[in-house]
Amino acid sequence: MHDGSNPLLRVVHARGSRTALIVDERPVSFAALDDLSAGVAAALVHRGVRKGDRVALVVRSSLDGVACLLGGLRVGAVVVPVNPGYQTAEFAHVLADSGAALVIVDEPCAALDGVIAGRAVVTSGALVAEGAQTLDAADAALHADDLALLIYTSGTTGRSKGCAHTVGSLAAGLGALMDLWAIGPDDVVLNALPLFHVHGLCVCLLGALARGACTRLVPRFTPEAVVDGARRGVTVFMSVPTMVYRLLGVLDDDGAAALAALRLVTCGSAALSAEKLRAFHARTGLTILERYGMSETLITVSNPLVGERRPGAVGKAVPGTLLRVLDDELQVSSAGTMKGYWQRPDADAESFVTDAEGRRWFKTGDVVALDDDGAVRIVGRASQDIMKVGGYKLSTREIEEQIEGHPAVREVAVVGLADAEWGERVCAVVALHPGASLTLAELQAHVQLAEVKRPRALVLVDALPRNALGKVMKSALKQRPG
Ligand code: MLC
Ligand code: AMP
Repeated sequence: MHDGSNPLLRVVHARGSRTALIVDERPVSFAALDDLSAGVAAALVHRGVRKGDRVALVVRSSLDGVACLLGGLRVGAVVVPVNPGYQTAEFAHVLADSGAALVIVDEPCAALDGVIAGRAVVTSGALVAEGAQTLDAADAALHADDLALLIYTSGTTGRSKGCAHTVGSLAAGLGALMDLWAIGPDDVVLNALPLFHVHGLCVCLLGALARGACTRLVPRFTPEAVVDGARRGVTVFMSVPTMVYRLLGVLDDDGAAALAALRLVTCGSAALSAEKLRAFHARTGLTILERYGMSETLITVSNPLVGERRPGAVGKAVPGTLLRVLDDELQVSSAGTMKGYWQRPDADAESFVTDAEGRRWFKTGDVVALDDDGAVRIVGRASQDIMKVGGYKLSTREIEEQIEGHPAVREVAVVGLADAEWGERVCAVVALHPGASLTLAELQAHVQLAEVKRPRALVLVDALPRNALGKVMKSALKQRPG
């Protein structure tokens, strides 16, 4: 691959004086980011990290966190972003599965204490400080096929799987999308998304950096931060539906006028209500551009930058992506698709099919309908064992396994109930042992998982409805959980 460096970092390496990042109102130039990440790269090498080693990155949005991400990519480490809000069991799985030898954290974290045995832990700040002492060139020679990121995503089983993205899959997938949306050096992109999933980390951060756009990094989404960003020159806001709904809930006329100055608001990771899209347009004059993607494939379907953005539809294939629909399920074939699931040939065999021409297709599990002109509408998911809350993908199985461990519980099914703000809400339908009792508060205290996975509703039943084969009928429960 050309000069052997990561193509996504070429603009950073060009060391321009323009602003690459704004964090806490502090501008950081591309040259400064290049220095910071070169320092981290040198510090990583000094700590024994070699190309192909997995490095877990457990950080919230911060300059040090971004420097560590880029430093890791520079040395050819396989960066494993992890939600800092995870609890011990979730950390244990990702660290063991990825085999990460080094864990980078913002600050010491109690939930990690029990699972870091045998692993080195360093704070992002310490790594940046170590790097400032060295600055030797430490970049690895990279090839398109080299792994760059392992992004863990929930599946129908309780255990999440690592989507292994390569230097090439990221460059191809993000490049096509940034071209489609015309992201360039004149843009200031507001990033209020978490930096441990594809949306915030890849699309919004790496995509914008690669195009020389400036990123305004917001540590935590609030409607006020978005309006404030718009007043301070933001041109593009990438959102999940819950953010749009919250914005709409509090937007006054001044705020709406500020947002009207944006050139582009995109939305994805979960279905955006067509009614709210229209409401947002009525308030701001902006038609949100909805797009669709997955951790496995990056963003494959998008409404257009120029032309009709159709409410309720996610648009057409991003250039370079092929789409087909088999048995109502969307399949995609694209250079932006991951190499495979990390050390899971069984999951690869289930998820990929190769056609007669040798083309590899990824089975998304999303049920779709096509408009007459081919625009895609996401109708639902093939499996009831996956849900989306605020754009986070959850495995109902993972939550059920925890609830099954409660002594009062005889059987449980977790279902996603429709929720106007979050898209879906975690609901536990539980049959208790004779004479036992359970409250929602007790159940919430028992579930030791990230906050977003804790049940928000508890429905007690005598027995779960099952079909003739003994399988719990989750669709029936979703209609009427009681
Ligand atoms: C969670 N909470 C709920 C709830 N679910 N409260 C009420 N009802 C529910 N159903 C509460 C928790 O109790 C907790 O409260 C808080 O929400 C924790 O969640 P959070 O997500 O941190 O909340 P918040 O700070 O309010 O942020 C909302 C949000 C955030 C929408 C900004 O959820 C977010 O950033 N979502 C984006 C996820 C994402 O990036 N997905 C992309 C995946 S990639 P407390 O007490 O902690 O406040 C992908 C591919 C693609 O999907 O196509 O992009
Ligand atoms: P994740 O594994 O977190 O990357 O989530 C990917 C899933 O999010 C997809 O398989 C879809 O189910 C869902 N998704 C992403 N974008 C959209 C969208 N615009 N509309 C509906 N669902 C979406």
